Amino acid sequence: MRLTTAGESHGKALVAIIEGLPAHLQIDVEKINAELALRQSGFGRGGRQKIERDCAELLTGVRNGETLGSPLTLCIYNKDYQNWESCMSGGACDTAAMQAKSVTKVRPGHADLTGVVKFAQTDARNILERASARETAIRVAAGSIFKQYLASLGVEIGSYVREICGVKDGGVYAFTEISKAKTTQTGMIDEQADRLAKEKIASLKTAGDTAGGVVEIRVKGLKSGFGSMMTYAEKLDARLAGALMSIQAIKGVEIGDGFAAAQRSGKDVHDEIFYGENGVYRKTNRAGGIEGGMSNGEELVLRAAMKPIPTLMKGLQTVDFITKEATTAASERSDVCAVFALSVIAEAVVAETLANAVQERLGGDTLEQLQTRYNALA
Ligand code: EPS
Repeated sequence: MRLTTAGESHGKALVAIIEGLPAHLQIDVEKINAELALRQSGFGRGGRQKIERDCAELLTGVRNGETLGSPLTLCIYNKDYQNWESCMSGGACDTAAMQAKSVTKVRPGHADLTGVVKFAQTDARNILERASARETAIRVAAGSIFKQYLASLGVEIGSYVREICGVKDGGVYAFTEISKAKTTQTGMIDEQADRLAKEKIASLKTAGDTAGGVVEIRVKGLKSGFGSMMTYAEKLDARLAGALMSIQAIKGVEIGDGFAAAQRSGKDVHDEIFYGENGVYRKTNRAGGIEGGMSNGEELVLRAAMKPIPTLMKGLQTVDFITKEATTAASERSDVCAVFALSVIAEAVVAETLANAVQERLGGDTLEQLQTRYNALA
């Protein structure tokens, strides 16, 4: 399967095309919209989320609520476009409006500077509009379809926030407990951590500063053998890490115990194997459900680290790339913290990667063929 997204942050719409879905998958648009609403929420989001009410429209590939097997197109219209049409239209724009919205005081940590040099632009808006995390809205919509595909096989995905700007939720949670994270505004489960994280975000907002953090994504019900050690391109851990790193602002990914495993010796890291009445099993899951680039039947445990948002209301030192004068970075309306949103986005890209790995291995023109092949696996 293949997912392509398109769209600028303040352009008319965001669009996604998914190729290769099997026929007869029931698509629940309410589920897509519920994920979109979650992505828009969270403590520390900015003014843009008061304007948008993200809603997905299915343009192609579905009839009477069911996939046809043809390319499926999703669309989310940007409500804010009506305020930006004069300078974001694909046709002729208003010169004064374009100048008023032009960005030359490039933001450290953003795509602005490298982008204007690479694409020979005189306005960083031509870069930031696509670099913007607004694009994640359509990836979440597409991810919801991949989640529905996986759910039809009994595979579920959840996540929670473990850290926001140094405030940690150090709890150890069973899969059934992590859905609570979507009812707190930080995405943390522990009540004290949730409160401290809110205080931290509020104080950063007052200081004109921003926060990053860490989310943990868990996958339950994926059978063993997805991904392969035969070629590096097929390794499931490499593909998941690549997918998570492709989310705006992600700077680190861990699988299982990740970096902590490197600090311990082998006897305290590897998951010993036992045999019981239900066959082989492990008592621990430090590998995070992946060995040799293949799912091993245990829960997948993945973590992604997000850097603080690079648009600070109290702009950092920079240079105006046109005048070359020292100045402070542009400070557009933005979020203080979007780590809660990251948890929703990360689930979506993990779903996309896993659905692809499943479809590649098992194929199937129809959902029924796919389900039969999946159920036949040990
Ligand atoms: C973003 C800047 C802000 C964020 C945006 C990402 O947008 P605006 O400039 O319109 O206030 O709100 O995120 C979203 C719009 C979203 O839906 O997540 C950026 O520069 O990356």
